Amino acid sequence: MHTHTLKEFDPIVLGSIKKEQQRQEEGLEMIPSENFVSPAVLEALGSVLTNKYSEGYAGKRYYGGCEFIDEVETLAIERAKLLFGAEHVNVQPLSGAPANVAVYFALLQPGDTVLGMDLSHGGHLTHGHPVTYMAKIFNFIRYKTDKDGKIDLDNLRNMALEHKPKIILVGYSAYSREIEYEKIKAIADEVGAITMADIAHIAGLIAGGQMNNPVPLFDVVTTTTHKTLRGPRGGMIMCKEKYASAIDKAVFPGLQGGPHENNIAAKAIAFKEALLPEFKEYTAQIKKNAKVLEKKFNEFGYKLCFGGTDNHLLLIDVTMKGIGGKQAQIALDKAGITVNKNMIPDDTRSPFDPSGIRLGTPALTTRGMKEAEMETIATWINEVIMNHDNEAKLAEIKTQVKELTKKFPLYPTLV
Ligand code: DSN
Repeated sequence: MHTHTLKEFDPIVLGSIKKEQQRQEEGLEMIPSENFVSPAVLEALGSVLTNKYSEGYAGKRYYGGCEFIDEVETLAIERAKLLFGAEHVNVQPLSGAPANVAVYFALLQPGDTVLGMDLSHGGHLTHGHPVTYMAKIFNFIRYKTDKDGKIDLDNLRNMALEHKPKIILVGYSAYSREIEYEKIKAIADEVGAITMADIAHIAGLIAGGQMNNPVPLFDVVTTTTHKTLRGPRGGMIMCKEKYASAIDKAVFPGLQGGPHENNIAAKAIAFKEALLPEFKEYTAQIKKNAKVLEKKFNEFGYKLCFGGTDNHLLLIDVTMKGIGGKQAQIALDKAGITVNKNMIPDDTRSPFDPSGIRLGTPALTTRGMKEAEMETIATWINEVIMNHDNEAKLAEIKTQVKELTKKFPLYPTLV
């Protein structure tokens, strides 16, 4: 029997894990799609459930020995239904991109049209960007936001009337505003389209009651479980009963093999956490913290895309400070602040060096940081951008960042 521990057997991998843990502890994680899971979620991820094959669904598996796996998967489904008010839930998608692909294959024929948001206006690669294989199979038409940064509903309706999409898709990865699901649904009903929302970024805010919930209204809703929802890295599809069989068949056997049941157990735990009253407070604080950043960056004279934020993230045009998104990301990294460079609407620069940075508050809020810390952090970010070629200044801010993070420890020793 192989009984070695990581420490005994592979100090090299252990060393990398330790360094990454230290990076997370000592830095300010502001990539809006990242978060820190609880020790309970980490325990489930590292559990013996990883050993088990369980193709199929609870009560209808292709392998023996699935009685406890069925318990775990059923629990995850029931908790997700409760959390979002869903009729049907599939917790097997390995992540957000495979969840979206499964929905397309479940509900579309090759050549069918999907109306989704343009990537530079906050959409997602899997919403039909030409570099994806889905764009070779289905016909994606892209809508945009208007000059005020709102979803241009009149234009969306005109495009829907013109292109007769089979699916109208909302839900975004860099869009910072609320979504008016009723209005989108009315347009979809007018043209006979299926409504789909990808709530990966805002699922936690919805679960915590801080943003509109499309699940009771829309036909299909996809999400990841690792962003604001603060669970393990994974995906999930919620849908009306009418689409349940097609969705389940598309996930398995259509696209995936054995589900990752250690991960599904971790999802069940994260959903239990999200059902607690504390999660409401947590998600309310995410939004309050983002509002402080909005105020500070306005004061510092930055252009906030979409005019500001209603959720956990900000997309900031940094070019008026004489710097691009790539340079800003690199300088912030040197100061211990992690963000990502990001395209802004109709960006004229390249995706590798776009005009913007995208940043958010979910991970810092998990650490317990509040309005006062956000004021300080916004000031540091501005200082980094204004002094991006001053290595001494960046090192000085990094020292201050480290001091702050010590007051908000993340994990008891795990590795
Ligand atoms: N990579 C995710 C994000 O950062 O928003 C989306 O897939």
